[in-house]
This record gives sequence, structure tokens and C-alpha cells, in this order.
Amino acid sequence: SKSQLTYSARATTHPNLLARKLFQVAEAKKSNVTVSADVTTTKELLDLADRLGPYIAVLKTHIDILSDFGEATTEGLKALAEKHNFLIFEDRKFVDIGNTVQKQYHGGTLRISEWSHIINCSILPGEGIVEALAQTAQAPDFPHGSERGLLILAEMTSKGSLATGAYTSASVDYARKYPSFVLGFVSTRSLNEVESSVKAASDEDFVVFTTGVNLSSKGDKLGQQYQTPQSAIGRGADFIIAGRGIYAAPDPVEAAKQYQQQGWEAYLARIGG
Ligand code: S5P
Repeated sequence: SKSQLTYSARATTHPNLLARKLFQVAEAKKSNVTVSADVTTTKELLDLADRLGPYIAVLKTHIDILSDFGEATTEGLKALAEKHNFLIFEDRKFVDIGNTVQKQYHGGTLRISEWSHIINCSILPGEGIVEALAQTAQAPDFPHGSERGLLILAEMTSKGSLATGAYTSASVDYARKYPSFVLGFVSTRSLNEVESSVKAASDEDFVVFTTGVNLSSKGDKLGQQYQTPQSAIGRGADFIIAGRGIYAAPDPVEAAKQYQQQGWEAYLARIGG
């Protein structure tokens, strides 16, 4: 496993170009925090992105919950990602046949491929979903190919999640089959020990994003289950994802700094620093 290595070391050796960029951003900003900016207007979203930008590595969006999505949303997000050096992760969770997800990803109302560096999908439809999204992002005439990557939703944090067992091992199989596009997983732990029918490459280095991170709550009334930054990183998270723990805190900037500090200390402890 590469999880004992520093982000800088992983940035120089990672087989995936976007993963390299992600690790460089984390190291430069000393942050492994992804904020889930689950607000419902463009103004709130851009305001959060600008205020929290200095403390985060990635901004995660649910772009379809905005009541006023438009050109101003995407232009604003792109400008703030440049200004504060963070990556954008649209949490669309694609889950359909290849022909449909290509149209949902590229073009359409939301134009996700234009502005989002990272996307994710469920592998419920089978391997074809990964192949279809990779084909779109790596098409010769697609201008952002080296800056696009996929996380496979290998597990979920909600109570009673069915993303376990054979589903989770197939997630590892597909990640191994499409290493130039798949960065890693959204999962609650490192998946290095999960059984897979596909052999690992010697330079394999899955990036693990763990959601359901909150310092002051154990869960919500709709089945969300939380753990702390320390716990998530101890279980193998490279990036911690926090939503309400940050944006719904009395002072979101203070909260972002607190998650940044705790996430970074847990990372340093893991690499033995
Ligand atoms: O298993 C998962 C996967 C995801 S991407 N559980 C999750 O909660 N998420 C997302 O992470 C969810 O859609 C939301 O945007 C965020 C968690 O938000 P919070 O407010 O509970 O921290």
C-alpha cells in the first residue's frame, strides 16, 4: 500500500495525471479536506467557495440542487478554483447505461465535463459505465482529458447500504482495468485488501475519499453515519469529505480550518511524521 508515503511522493509517481495534481494541491495547501458545498443557490455556493477556498483541496458540488444554475455558476466556480488552487468534484453519482451517462456527463443542461475535474459513478450498471465515461473524457477532441478523473462509489455511509461484498470487489476490479481514468474510490476505508479478480499493477495507488466526516455529530435522522477525521484517515482515507460539519457550523471558515488541521495531523501521524 502507498498510504504510508507522503502526498509529494505519490504526486511524483502516480500513474494518473489528475491524481498527481490532486496530491500537489494537498501538499501545497497542507489540506486533505474536501468540502461538500450542499447549498442551493449560486450566490451561496460561490460565497462558500471563496471563503473556504484557502483551506480546502477539493470543492464537492451537487450542481443539480441549485435553484439558479447557469453560466454564472460554472464561470464562478472555474475562476475560484484557479484563484484558490482547488479541484472541483461534481458528485453526480452516474448510474445508467453507457449511452445515457455519456450524454449526462458531456453537454446537456449541466455541462459537467466542461468544469468538473472529478466525477463519480456507481458500478451498479456494470463495467460499461466506467468504459463509457472514460471514452468521453479521453476522446481525442475533448480538450480537458489530462484534467479529468473518476472515483468509483465503492461503499456508502448510509445505514443499511447495499454497496458491500461483491459490489465493492467489482469496484476494485474496474479501477484496476481503467487506471488512466479511475483515480480511486469513494469508500469508508482503504480497499487494498479487498479480493479482486484483476491483478494489481506494481504502481497501483488508489486515492481514497471518505465521506461522512463530522466532528460534532454521529449521524442524522435520515441514516447518515459519521466518523471523525482521525478515524477516517486511520482507516485509509487520503481525502476527507465534510458537508454540514463545515458549511452549517456557526462559523464555516473556523470549522474548515479545524477540519484542515485535524485532517493534516492525522495524515502526518499516518506517514510517521
Ligand atoms: O456514501 C456516501 C457518499 C457520498 S458522495 N455518503 C455521502 O454522504 N456522500 C455525500 O457526502 C452526500 O451526498 C453529501 O453531499 C456529503 C455528506 O454530507 P454531510 O453534510 O453529511 O457531511
